[in-house]
Amino acid sequence: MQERLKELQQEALQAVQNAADLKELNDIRVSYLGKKGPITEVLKGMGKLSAEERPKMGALANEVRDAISSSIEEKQVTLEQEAVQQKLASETIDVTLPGRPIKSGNHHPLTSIVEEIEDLFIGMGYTIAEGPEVEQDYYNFEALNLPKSHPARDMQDSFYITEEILMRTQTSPVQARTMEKHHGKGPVKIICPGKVYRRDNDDATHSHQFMQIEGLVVDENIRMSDLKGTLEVFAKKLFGEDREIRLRPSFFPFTEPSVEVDVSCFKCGGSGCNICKKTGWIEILGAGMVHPNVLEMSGFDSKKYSGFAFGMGVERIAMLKYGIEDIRHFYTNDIRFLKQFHVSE
Ligand code: 2NL
Repeated sequence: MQERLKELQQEALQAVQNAADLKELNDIRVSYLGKKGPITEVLKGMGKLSAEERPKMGALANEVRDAISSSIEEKQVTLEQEAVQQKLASETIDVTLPGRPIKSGNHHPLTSIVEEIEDLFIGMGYTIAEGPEVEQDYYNFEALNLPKSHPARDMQDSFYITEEILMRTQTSPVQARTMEKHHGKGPVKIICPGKVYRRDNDDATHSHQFMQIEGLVVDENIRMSDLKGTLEVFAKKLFGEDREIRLRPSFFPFTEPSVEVDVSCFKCGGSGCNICKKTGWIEILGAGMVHPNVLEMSGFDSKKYSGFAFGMGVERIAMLKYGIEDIRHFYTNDIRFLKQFHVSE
């Protein structure tokens, strides 16, 4: 019996040594140490032994079992490590391989222009004010010195929702609301960017919806020269340091006096070309001194306070600056158009 156990140990250890993988090792475990294995079989014959020999044989059987068991455990660790190494070797990746480039989008040209203009005025101490696109007739017209009878209030020109509510036709109602909130106390110094709506037939230069930026300053002793200086800084920052501006008399119901503002042509420098239609000047915005009626209606004492305001169409500015010939390009989202405004940082 002793011989047989030793033999079994030899045999099992050899088999463990030769096991090629974890499955084979497990089969060896089951066949040698399992309930139906040869060791159990040998131990069944213990009954025939003398009382003296029995414990010795029992101890030897346990020794053999432990030896096989620990060799299996050892082998298992080795095989597991080998498996990990193999997996690592077969799954190595080349971390030096260049990645596929991620395509990044870019700001819409109108967004870029609005942000550029906002930054420029923030630099001069203005804050940004925003308000509703669906507006009351009062703020859109009445508070801006356009009484009910005014021709600009023709139903044909605006998108009315009810008698008293319409899509705003300009961003001025934001300014009227802001002035009201100041309760007659200056200064007010704001820029109002946003979408506005007019009943127009869309073509190369008209759109029923477009972006406007208006500015408003109300304080004591605000003069026309403040307006001119401000717009000169604006024109130079946006169109180039060599630009000059020129004011021509005009009319708006909400300003008095009112002016149209031209910038010297950034293409020909004033000598005359197709962009400035041979005049040397390009119209960029409308402006003026805030009408006393507008100040009073929004709660300001027009004897103590004065102000200037200006308004511009953002599409027009962008079309001039980038040489875009059709306003509809801004809204049709043709990727070939949009990606031309990509600036890599
Ligand atoms: C243009 C001209 C303008 C204003 C807008 C304004 C606002 C208030 C009071 C007085 Cl609350 N004026 N805004 C003034 C002059 C011209 O816009 O051609 N816009 C596209």
